[in-house]
Amino acid sequence: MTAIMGIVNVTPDSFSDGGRYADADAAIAHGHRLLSAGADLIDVGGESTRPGSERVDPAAEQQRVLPVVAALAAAGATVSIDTMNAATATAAIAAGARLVNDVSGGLADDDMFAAVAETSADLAIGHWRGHATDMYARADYDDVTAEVVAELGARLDAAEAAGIPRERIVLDPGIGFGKRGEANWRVLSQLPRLVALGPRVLVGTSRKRFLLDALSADTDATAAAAEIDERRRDLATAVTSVLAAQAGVWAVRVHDVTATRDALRVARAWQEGAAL
Ligand code: PMM
Repeated sequence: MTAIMGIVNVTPDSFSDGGRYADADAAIAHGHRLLSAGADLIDVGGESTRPGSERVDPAAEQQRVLPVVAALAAAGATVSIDTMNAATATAAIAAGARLVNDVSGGLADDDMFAAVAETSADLAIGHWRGHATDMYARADYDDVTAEVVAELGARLDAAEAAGIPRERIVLDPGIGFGKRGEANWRVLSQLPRLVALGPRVLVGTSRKRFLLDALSADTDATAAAAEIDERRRDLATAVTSVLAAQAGVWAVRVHDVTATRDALRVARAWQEGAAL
């Protein structure tokens, strides 16, 4: 069955604006809630990658994420570290992370592949064309799926050349990263082309802005953004999770683990002709 990666963003805008320990405690408690809801792994991140976000200093990033990674790993969870910084990846692996989730696919930090190669951790490589401050500057495509597959294939080759075996590599089409609304739907509709490359595939659609295209087809787009609440975005995410599972992905990265777990179970019962 498709794995569920639950999201724990330890960023000031995601959790209470209290002190560092309050943030860590809230994040750890959230991670435990996601595990109880059925998450197979927990993705801990300390740098927001939303369009327009500024970079976070690696030392500040590590202060945010390391206590959370350590606590969840010590409790037996499979922890993933969402970072573009090699130093943060190394420190998080030492704290117990088993997967490095680099949305930049090693492009933001030249040391990333070598840092992961030295360890036994897995590496998720995202399709990426630039930082959040200017991610739409290079968002023009002739054939977005072909370009995503080719560019990820090149990063896969580079990661293997740096000493990370293919079995430890996961590919992610980078939904919302340097792709405007429609381009995301096109890539998703052609996911089997990415799955066909061979390595495991991870997809993150959760609560992303492009979902509004589908949810607001008959409403003014800017008005819709305010109207379409989290509950509706989570339902849309659960549907995309089922469709991604049917396209053969290894895992989906989501905020609302319960909704996606329920949707995957219902889809499986339909496919098997029995509620297993
Ligand atoms: N999206 C975000 C952050 N990290 N990691 C992977 N592998 N794939 C994604 O699509 C992805 C990611 C941005 O979403 P958030 O701000 O809601 O966490």
